[in-house]
Amino acid sequence: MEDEISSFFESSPPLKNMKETTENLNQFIELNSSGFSGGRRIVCVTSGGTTVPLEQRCVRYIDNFSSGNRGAASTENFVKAGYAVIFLYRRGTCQPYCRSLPDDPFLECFEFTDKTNIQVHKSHLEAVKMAVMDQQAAVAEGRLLKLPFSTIYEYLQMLRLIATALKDVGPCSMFYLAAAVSDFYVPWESMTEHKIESGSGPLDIRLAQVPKMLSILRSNWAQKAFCISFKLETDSKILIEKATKALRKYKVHAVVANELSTRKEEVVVVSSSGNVVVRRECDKPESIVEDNLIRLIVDRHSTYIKEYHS
Ligand code: PAZ
Repeated sequence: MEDEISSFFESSPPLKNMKETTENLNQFIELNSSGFSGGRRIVCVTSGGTTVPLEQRCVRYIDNFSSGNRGAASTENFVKAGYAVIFLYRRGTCQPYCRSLPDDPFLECFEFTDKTNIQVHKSHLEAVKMAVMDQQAAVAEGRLLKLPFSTIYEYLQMLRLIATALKDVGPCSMFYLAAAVSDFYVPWESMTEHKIESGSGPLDIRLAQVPKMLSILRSNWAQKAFCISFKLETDSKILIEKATKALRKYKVHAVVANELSTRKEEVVVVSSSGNVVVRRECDKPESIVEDNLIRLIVDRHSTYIKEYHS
């Protein structure tokens, strides 16, 4: 397994802005773990789906479903709970504090009063005000660092970078892995450079299995961090069994199990202390499942930190 992981990274195209990302990351961690900020807990929230390019100069790719809603809503709740959040997200997916804005905020929220002045439409004023204020406050207080990815190569290299940078934060760090990560990919060296030509019949592509990075995250990159992974299934009959297997196999602290069609209504937190169903409060229209989920995860993290130090 370790050989597979090393060869995955060795053959990956290098990250474009590695130096700048590393600097921003180290600054963010230093600020939040120092006495100056009171030593905040730091969580890395991953969000959105990874792509698998089919060509090195990529025109076509395979995608993994995720709107990024879970990651964005969870990030807001972690910030509210006092955490600093490294938001590792797929470009173009849902962003923290933007969930109540329309899909195309620029075109739908704004209007011209005359040819030179633009203003927020009355109907969206409150939502835009809240989004701007909350996002600016989180960034200004140094509680939110956003790092984008698109491909499986970028995602895994950035996850490793973050885990390495968080090593010294130990049990006060957390990984909350809500991103939908590709299980199969085309190895870079066996990928064609230019756009695959059409017109010569069906296309045969052989996909290799993406090495299971969760094991190495737990056993090597971030041994002391609290680690929550997610399991998505479309068949509810196998969901809990699969989540329980993942809990044992990867030795994470909990697996959040969710079914595609009901993921916004309920999730099941599977852990060694039993399974807990977490629901949205149906009688409150504003309520989202992440309000109760993050409360539970934060509680579990507090217990983990206490037990770690005793
Ligand atoms: O991003 P979203 O809100 O549309 O969906 C969230 C989710 C279903 C992608 C997430 O809760 C999840 O289960 N992520 C892990 C997916 C997987 O098993 O690979």
